[in-house]
Amino acid sequence: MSVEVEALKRAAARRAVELVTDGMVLGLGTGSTAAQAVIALAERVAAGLRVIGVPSSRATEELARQVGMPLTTLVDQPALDLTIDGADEVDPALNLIKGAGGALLREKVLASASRQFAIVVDDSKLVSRLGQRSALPVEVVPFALPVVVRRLDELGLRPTPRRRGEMLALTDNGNAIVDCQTGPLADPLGLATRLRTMPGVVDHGLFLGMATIVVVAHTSGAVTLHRPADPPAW
Ligand code: A5P
Repeated sequence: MSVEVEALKRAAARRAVELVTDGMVLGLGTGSTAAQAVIALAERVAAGLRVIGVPSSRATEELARQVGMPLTTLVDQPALDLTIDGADEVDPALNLIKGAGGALLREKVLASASRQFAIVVDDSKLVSRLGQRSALPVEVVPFALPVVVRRLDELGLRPTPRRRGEMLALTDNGNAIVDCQTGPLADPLGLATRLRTMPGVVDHGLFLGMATIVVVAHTSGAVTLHRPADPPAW
């Protein structure tokens, strides 16, 4: 990753962390941009902010422990104030593709449990239509993998089970991920419904109507905030 993209991710993450106020229960996303938010949060905690967070992956949990971000679980805190997370694509309706890091299921659970869901991205993630630049990940129970791959193929989604070396890459939930090359999607909601009703599919990386705020760091140096009520024009 270039130094410039890294700086943009940091800028977006730091701006989102300014939304955090004392006493909040947070969801902590996964990925390189969400990691910058965890680091920025830990700095504010060191300076006296009292917050606690539920991590969306083992990787985020480990990072949070390293930097001193206080953690909790959904058992103790099933209702969250704000989740901060990255995304692979954001469209002008603030719909998302997520899951390149394989944490989509826990990320979606945290987002659904949160009053606010803030997405932090650099401007390379902005697309006019979802599916334009990223694969769409689908989390699948391993037993069902051959059946689901066949069905995804029949739908023209060009599915590829994700691998780590020779082995299937498994999520923190012990499931497989199938990356689909959808191309630009005319009807993301229709596809989301088809995927959700396919036996063996646990979840997918389409996050539709979930983001309440999107923070974008631009190569121009500007950082812009976008809300669904005031849709952006990219
Ligand atoms: C993790 O499963 C993903 O949803 C990430 O949030 C997404 O892939 C963005 O990651 P980066 O910030 O590393 O690009």
